Amino acid sequence: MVSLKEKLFEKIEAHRPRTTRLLKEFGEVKVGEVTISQVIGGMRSVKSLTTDISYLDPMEGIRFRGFTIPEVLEKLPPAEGGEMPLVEAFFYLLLTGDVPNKEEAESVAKEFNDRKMVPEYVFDVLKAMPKDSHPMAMLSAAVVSMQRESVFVQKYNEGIHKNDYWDSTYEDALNLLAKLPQIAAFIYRWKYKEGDIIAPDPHLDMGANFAHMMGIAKPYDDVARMYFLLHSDHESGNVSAHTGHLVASALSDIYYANSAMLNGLAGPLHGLANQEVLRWLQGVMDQMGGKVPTEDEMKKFVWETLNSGQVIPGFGHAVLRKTDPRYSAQRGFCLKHLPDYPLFKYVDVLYNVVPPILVEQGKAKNPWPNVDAQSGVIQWYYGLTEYDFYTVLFGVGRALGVCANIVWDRALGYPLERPKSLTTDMLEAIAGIK
Ligand code: CMX
Repeated sequence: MVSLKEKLFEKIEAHRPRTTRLLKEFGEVKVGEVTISQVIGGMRSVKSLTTDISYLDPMEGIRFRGFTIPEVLEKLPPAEGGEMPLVEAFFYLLLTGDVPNKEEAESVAKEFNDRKMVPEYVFDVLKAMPKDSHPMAMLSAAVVSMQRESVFVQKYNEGIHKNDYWDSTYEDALNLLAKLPQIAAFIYRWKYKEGDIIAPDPHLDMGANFAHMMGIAKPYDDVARMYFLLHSDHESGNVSAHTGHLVASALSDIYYANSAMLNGLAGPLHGLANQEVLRWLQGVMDQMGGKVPTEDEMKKFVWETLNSGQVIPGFGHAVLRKTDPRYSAQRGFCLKHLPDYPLFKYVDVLYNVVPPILVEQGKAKNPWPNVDAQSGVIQWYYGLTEYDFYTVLFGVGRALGVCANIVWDRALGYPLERPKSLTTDMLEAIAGIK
C-alpha cells in the first residue's frame, strides 16, 4: 500500500506542470473585472484565489474534491460501528483527491494516532488563562503556543529547497490536526466540567476519541465525525480559510496560520454564528416559557431582532443563494435521531418564517439558512449546552481544510499574497466624479 505522503507526492508531481503552464503560457489571460462596489464591499465574487480542494457553487453548495456532501458520506469508508466516515479518510480525500479504501483510511487514522500526544506546556498555557476566556481565544492560544514544534521552521532554517517546503508542512499539518481534538476537549472539560479531564484512548479514531474525551456517549462519535467533515472547507475566500492561506503565504508555519484562521472564525458573522443561533433561540425560549412558538409568534421575534438593527444568525451567505447543503445534511441527521426534540422544532419553524421575512425586508441577498442554523441544536441535544464552545468544533473541522490547502500552497509554490489598495480619491477619479 502506498502511504498518504507518497500518494500526495505523486499528485503534487502530476499537478505542478499544470500550474507552471498556466503561469508561463497564459498568465496574461483575463479572468474577470473588478468593480468599485467589489473594491469597497469586501471583494465579493472577485476571482482571485486558486484551490482544488473544494468549490462552492452558489446554487448547488459545496463540493469537496468534486463530490457533494451526500456523495462524500456515501463513498468514504465508514468508521467501525458508525454511520459516518472516518475523519481521517476524509482528510485523505481532501489532500489527494482520491477516495481511500478501508486499509488506506485506517493507515491515516493510525498515523494521526501516532502523532496525537499534546505537549504538557499547552495545557499549562490553557490553565494560565482566565477561566472566562472565550474557548476560541483558548484554542487559538494553544495552537500558537505549539509553534516551537514546527518542522517546517526547522527545515527552513537548515536551508531546504523551495520545492521541498510541502514535505515539512505536511508533517506540521498532521502533527497539528492529530492534537486538535484533545486540545478542544481539554478546553471544554477544563472550563465547564471542573477540570475533570478524560485521557485520550490510543485505539480510537479522531471522532470516537473526541467523543470519549468530551465524555459524551454514542452516537456523539458520529456527530463529531459529521461536524469535522461538514465544517472542513468552503473554498478559499471565506474569512477563516482565506486568513489561513494569507498568513501561510508569508511562509509563516501551520501553527501561526491556523491560530490566525481561528481568530477569523471567531467573529459573529462567520463561525461564531453557531453560538449566536443558540443564544438567540434561548432568548426566544425564555420568552415563550419553553413552548414551541407558532409561526406568527416566531415572526414577531424575527422582526424585533431585525428592527433593532441586528442580523438573524444562521441565515444568509456571502456566496450561497440557496439552503446550505451543510444545513440539510445536519437536518437529515436531526430527522433521524431527534425528530421530536423541541429545539429542533424551533429551528424548523425558523426555516419557514425567516426566509420570507428577509425577502420582505429586501436587504439580504440570500434569505436561506447556512450551516450554523442547525448545528447547535444537535450539540444541545447530546448535552453540550455550553454554546460558547460550539465554534471550537467548527475550528477543529476547519483546520482540516486549511491544513490541506496550505500543504498544496507550498507544493505549488503559491507566492506571498499582496493585493493592491486604492485611495477614495482614486476611486472617485475612476468613477469620473473628481
Ligand atoms: N439577517 C439580517 N440581515 C442580513 C442577514 C441576516 N441573516 N444576512 C444579510 N443581511 C443584511 C446584511 O447585514 C446587509 O445589510 P446592510 O446593507 O445594512 O449592510 C445586507 O443584508 C446585504 O448583505 P448580503 O450581501 O446579503 O450578505 P453579506 O455577503 O454581506 O454577508 C453574512 C453574509 C453571512 C455575513 C450575512 O448573511 C449575515 O450577517 N448572516 C448572519 C450571520 C451568520 O449566520 N453568519 C454565518 C455565515 C456562515 C459561516 O461563515 O459560518
